[in-house]
Amino acid sequence: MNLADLNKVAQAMVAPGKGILAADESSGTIKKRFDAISVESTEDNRRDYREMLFRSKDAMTKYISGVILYDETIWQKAKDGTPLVKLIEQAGAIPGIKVDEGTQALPGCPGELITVGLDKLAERLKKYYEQGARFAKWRAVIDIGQGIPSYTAVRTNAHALARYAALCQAAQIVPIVEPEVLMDGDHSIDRCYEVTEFVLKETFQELYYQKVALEGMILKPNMAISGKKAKDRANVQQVAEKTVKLLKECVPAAVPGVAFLSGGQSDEEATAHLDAMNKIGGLPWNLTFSYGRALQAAPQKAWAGKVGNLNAGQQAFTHRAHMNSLASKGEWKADLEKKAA
Ligand code: 5MM
Repeated sequence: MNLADLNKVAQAMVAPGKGILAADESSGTIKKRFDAISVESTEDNRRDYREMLFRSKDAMTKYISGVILYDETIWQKAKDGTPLVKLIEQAGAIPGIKVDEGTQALPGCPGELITVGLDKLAERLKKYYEQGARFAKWRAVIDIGQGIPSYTAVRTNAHALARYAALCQAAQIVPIVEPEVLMDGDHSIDRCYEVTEFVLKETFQELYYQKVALEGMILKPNMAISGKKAKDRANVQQVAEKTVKLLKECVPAAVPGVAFLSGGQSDEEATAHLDAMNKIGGLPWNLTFSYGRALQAAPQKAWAGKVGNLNAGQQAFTHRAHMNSLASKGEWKADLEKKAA
């Protein structure tokens, strides 16, 4: 492992004013997204949609540091035969790859999940590196509910995340470590804080046990936020203050950056929260975005599967990428959304 090179890539992924596009929807998830805009989820449609995003010149060159791809996409070519990975590189962004293989029921823990995909991961990473991937992603899913999460679910997922991260670094690939505490449910922001604190502390303990170099990884956490169905949901300032406090309690300063997931927040909420955190400032890590839905909901709606809407789709994507870029520097204002509408 060459840690200096891993650190260089990690720093570039969270470079000031830039963030990550999570375009790694698995086949089931992209089908759900396409169903919502009445587009059939064929290989060509998935390619055309993602090609539209990667050819959004302003967004990709100014605001996006890297793109997380799904296995199908990393091998795909654009309509003119250019590999999609090349389009990303030509824009000056870094290609990355989702390497987990989804979740399965965790034995002995009703309602809880374990992320799988460690078998043969070392071999797969080698091939992804040859194909151009310089970072990877693995997502653990932790649900909050009656009596959950269990200690077993938190520990086994932390162990798998650390095992993945160690294998990535051995393959000269920067691991994005994503332990997602879901915002489904009616729990309070304090309950989310408590669970996320437990999850992050266990995750960093496992990263230490498995000798993962913190300088060569990126953390992709959820924010401390009320459940979607909670009454009296916490406001923007409360989310920002509690998330910053949570990170300070749990994330070592050696980690180069924190790139949040959006987790089902609205586009503008996700931007406002990131902005408010960066306005607090004085943090040891760069705080940016690694959004899927909060970057893609608008372009998906604008595109709707029609060639004639390519420009509109690219404009919608560029706008969200721009707003989040400003938020990653604490320079976003709600007015900027209205002006664009
Ligand atoms: C883009 O969605 C990713 C893949 O999800 P599936 O494996 O379930 O298809 C997802 O891991 C995503 O990268 C993160 O959850 C962040 O996306 P959001 O939409 O939460 O910002």
